[in-house]
Amino acid sequence: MHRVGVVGATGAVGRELLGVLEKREFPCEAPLLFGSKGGQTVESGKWGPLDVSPFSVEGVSGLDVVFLAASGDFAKEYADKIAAVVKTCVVDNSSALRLRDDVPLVVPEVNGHLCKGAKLIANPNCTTAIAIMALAPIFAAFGLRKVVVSTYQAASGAGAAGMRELRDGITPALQNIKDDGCFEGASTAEVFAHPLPFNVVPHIDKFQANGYTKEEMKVTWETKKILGFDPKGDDGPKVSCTAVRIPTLRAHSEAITVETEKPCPAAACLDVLSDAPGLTVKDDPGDNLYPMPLTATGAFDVEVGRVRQNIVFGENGLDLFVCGDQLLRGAALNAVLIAEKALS
Ligand code: 11C
Repeated sequence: MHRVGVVGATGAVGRELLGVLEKREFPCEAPLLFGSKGGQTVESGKWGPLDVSPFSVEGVSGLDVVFLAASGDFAKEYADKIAAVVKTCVVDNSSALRLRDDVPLVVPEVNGHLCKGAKLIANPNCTTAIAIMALAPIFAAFGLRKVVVSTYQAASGAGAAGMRELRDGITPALQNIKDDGCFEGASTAEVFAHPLPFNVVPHIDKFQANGYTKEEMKVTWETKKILGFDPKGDDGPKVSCTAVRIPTLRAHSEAITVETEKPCPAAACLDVLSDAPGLTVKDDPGDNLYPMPLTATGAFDVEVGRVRQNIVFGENGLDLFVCGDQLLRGAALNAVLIAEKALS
């Protein structure tokens, strides 16, 4: 049985990690949990209540795998130190190490071979991880020249605090709605830049000098890196993203337009996506079947559908829609799949 540790165990991703380890029957003893402070307990199904200890490098020494569900600053300070004392690998969920040349950025169904022998492995941004499940098989079959992504991102991207702010904001917002649909009285926001209930907010992470947000640039850089290109280089597909927060709880949705190298009939693309691991095709418009956050929530697979020939790019263009659970494919599930590959 392997010995694993979870750092940041009391956060939204930390808790999901325990659930995924259990559901995937990951062969491990009760995980050791670490947080910024001790004295807390986290409920787990299989292992019962688990105590949370204050983190120390000595505390994780000799474990097989350590999952980091902590901040980027924590990863910058400790990831290399932890990697030096674990037996197999550290899987980091933050963005701190993703573009480092010596750290593979992995979605196991796409580039899982990079896990073997790597001491430090980065988990991608959730928006990237969900999109790449459909983009990678299209890239392999038809090549990719251009990718344009528009996102509809759930509150869980901002962690447990984001989900709480959305839930807590709904009743006060309802009380502010007049019969004509206009709002009276102000709603408040702390986690998000603006109140999320009954709103969409085209602002996730900090604005950059080029007008994009950091979240949007992560989709550009990370997509290129996972597909095997220099994240900031000119080779490979050009990727652009508009990232938008919407009032859903934990599944991100993304409208994706691609221009391919080779002609890509929509029917052929659907065949390719049907054969791809980790994806469930939901594409029967006549039966109102397409991906939705409501159905993708809690599921391991990313849903893909609305696949159609793009009328701007013609035979070399496709439009599609994906939905994936942000806390699972975008974080905990992907991390556990990485660990499985690293240990295999
Ligand atoms: C969000 N995608 O929805 C972000 C959260 O780079 O790991 C994940 C940020 C990251 O807000």
